[in-house]
Amino acid sequence: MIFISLLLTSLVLTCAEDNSQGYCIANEQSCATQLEEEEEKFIFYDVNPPEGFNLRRDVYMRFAIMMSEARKQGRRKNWNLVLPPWYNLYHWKTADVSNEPLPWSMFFDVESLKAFAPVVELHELFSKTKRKHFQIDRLYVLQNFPNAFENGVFDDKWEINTHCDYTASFWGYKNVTVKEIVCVKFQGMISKLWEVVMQSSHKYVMFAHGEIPLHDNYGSKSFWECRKSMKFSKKLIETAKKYISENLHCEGDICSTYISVHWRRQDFARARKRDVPSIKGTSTQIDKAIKKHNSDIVDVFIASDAQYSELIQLENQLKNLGYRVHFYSPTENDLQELRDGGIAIVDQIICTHAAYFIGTHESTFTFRIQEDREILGFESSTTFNRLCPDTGRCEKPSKWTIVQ
Ligand SMILES: Nc1nc2c(ncn2[C@@H]2O[C@H](COP(=O)(O)OP(=O)(O)O)[C@@H](O)[C@H]2O)c(=O)[nH]1
Ligand SMILES: [Mg+2]
Repeated sequence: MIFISLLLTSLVLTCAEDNSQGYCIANEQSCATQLEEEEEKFIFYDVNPPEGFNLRRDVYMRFAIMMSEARKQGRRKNWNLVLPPWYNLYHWKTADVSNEPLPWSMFFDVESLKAFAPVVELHELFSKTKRKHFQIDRLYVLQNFPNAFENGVFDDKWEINTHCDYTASFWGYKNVTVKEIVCVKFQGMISKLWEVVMQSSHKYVMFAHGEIPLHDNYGSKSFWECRKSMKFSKKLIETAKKYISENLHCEGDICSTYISVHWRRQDFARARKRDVPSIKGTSTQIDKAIKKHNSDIVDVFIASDAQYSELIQLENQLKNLGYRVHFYSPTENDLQELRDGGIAIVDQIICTHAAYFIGTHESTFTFRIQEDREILGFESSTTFNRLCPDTGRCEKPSKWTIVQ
């Protein structure tokens, strides 16, 4: 573990040096023109290590929209976004599939991502530069301001900080290093990050804690355009569609033959007891929802991170109520090929196509399913449903409906 603390003096020197190397005010036209004529440049980012796959997908969207919006305005045309490899994710527990950094093409249709924003996989950059050792010029470690509502208001702002603790790690690549680390307190919209980027004329700039900047406009038209471009890889779509066809008897995109449930357990069952039901409460709620939506449905698909013993209990209870219960159980071969990340996506795709979906409150895994259902054109009432706790308040889920 490398802990880096930076001294104010070195930062002052760095900034002074940058001023002489082409520092300019980000919004000035002369500045934009001057820089855009330059060589290609790259923004790297990373996310707080414990964050899961589906929050990371949202962080990607913030950066991708930032790149795409700048280009739409005819600016920053020489800047590209490097897709951070998927590495060492906290929830990916299958021990025997090797823990190597995975490219985005394992999970997504990268050509579709590229049609929305100027993105490149890290391995593409390695082969472009033909270097054995890759050095990032400057890494900004983003931090929250200690008090987000100073003087009672939430302002968009950033400020260089004197120090921060940061464990330098580059997706397991030992041949990636960084020349200089700068700590930055940041809050507000991601487009403001351009001001930080334009602090220097470096070619390779990275942000750690990319989850700190927020969407400029959550749920906007650009948001949905970006979201639509996040198509899954062909392999994952084919695997899910084959499962649906063979087990749930549906060939199209909008199925009427089954309902799906995202039953988030693990940390949610431990730490969010007030938001999630017991096993018994889960089966009762599923039964009620089916009777209300379409009592002819007998097939229930469950996506879950629950332990095997919990799944069996839920399955038995639903069977006793007369339902056929389905789980996607990958073979050893599937697991080797798709990895934990791909298996979770297959679960998501199967949930997406169901006649009716019930999710888990405040799970980003659930949110991503709801978005895909919006994109496919499901009636919102079949999508924005949640499992409630056995007792107490059950807040209605927020409806993030599509904007065309
Ligand atoms: N296969 C599978 N994995 C799941 C399911 N629910 C959660 N997980 C795993 O747990 C992780 C949860 O983290 P995240 O994606 O951040 O979603 P959130 O924590 O529910 O907001 C997922 O990325 C999956 O790896 C599920 O229904 N099926
Ligand atoms: Mg999470």
